[in-house]
Amino acid sequence: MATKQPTGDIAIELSRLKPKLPSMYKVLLKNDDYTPMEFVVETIQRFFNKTREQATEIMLQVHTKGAGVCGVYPKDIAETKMNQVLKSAQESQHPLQCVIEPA
Ligand code: TYC
Repeated sequence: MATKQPTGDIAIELSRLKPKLPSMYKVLLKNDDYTPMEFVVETIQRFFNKTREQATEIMLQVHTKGAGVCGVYPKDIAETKMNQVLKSAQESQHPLQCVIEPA
């Protein structure tokens, strides 16, 4: 849709005043052959505030398709969640991988 944009000094003034929305990042889990399904479901519930049913659905998506989105957050929150998942997996000696990518 062609919406007329402000030009010149007005555009600069508006962009200075307008609060910017943070850029959003997806947090994804990757499939592997070793991490137990139960650990993945509990991880999704714990760090992404999902119900057991939602977490099971995401885990099965990862298991069958190779990867799945657990949530979409501002970059700093997405990084924190990724690091929490990786630390928890390492502590339990599971190879579970978690990555972020621009939404
Ligand atoms: N593929 C794993 C298994 O069969 C389960 C699994 C699901 C592992 C999701 C990682 O992100 C994952 N035990």
